[in-house]
Amino acid sequence: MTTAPVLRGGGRSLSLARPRVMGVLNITPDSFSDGGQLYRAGAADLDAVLYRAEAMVAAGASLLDIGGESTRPGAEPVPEGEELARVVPVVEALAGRVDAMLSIDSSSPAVIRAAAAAGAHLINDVRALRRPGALEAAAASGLPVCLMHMQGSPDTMQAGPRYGDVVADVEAFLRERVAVCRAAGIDAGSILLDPGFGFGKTVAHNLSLLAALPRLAALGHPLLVGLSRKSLIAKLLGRSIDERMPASLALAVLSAERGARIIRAHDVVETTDALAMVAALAEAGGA
Ligand code: PT1
Repeated sequence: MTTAPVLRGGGRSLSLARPRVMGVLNITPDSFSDGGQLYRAGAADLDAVLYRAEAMVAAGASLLDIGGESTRPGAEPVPEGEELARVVPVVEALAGRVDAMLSIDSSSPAVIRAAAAAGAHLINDVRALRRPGALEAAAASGLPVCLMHMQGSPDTMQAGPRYGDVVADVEAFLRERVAVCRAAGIDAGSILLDPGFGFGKTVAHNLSLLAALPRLAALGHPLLVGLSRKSLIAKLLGRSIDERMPASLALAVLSAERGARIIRAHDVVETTDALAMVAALAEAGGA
């Protein structure tokens, strides 16, 4: 019998025996889906953030992903000082206060260091620790990391993405980043992997990767996936942002059935219920 993975970091642990929800907390003026609701006059609105965070945890989120830089297609980079000012006060306000693992969605070594010092439990980097100094900062924090695949950078990644074989290319990239992290002293058990849906991928690329999640899970690291409200739903169905929840739930269930352990989602109540059905069937021996 294989033992279920457990995510440990910053003094917290989380069993991944059943799929978990990671709620999205965007501290940006320009988030693609929730347009700056937690941000006012150049800084996080901490009352609004705490309220939203507690609501997400009450609704079933086991992790909260705190981000100060939008990485949706076309997004412009954010200066490091600005990103620090957006997210560090949020980590400080939530650490020890909400019953969830706090994930910091950043590629910046200074943000990684400051967030770890402020009480974050997980480093989620859409650039897989490739920015100079990020790998060292993550390793020194002792926190677990999520390594994501992206082709190009957010400002231009959707301009004609190309692969030889998208699944093989993403798998090779993730294997290489795992090896680099292991060599830097990060434990194998502290590494999550993410194929990076929507990051330099056409609809066909995204669907190939969704179908191939079992192959990526076989790399031996828990998979985190983010498909919630993404534009592939618009491309398939013509839905606007606020009409994408039903398809997002279907994608969450399809991902969990294919082995994803953490689902990054905006609609926490609904995603938690959907994943509870996956877990119920699995526990009954049905999957
Ligand atoms: C993700 C993710 C993330 N996504 C991880 N972190 C975003 N680990 C931010 C679109 O096509 O999937 N995994 N952090 C948000 N990024 C996008 C990308 C938002 C594409 C929207 C799209 O609409």
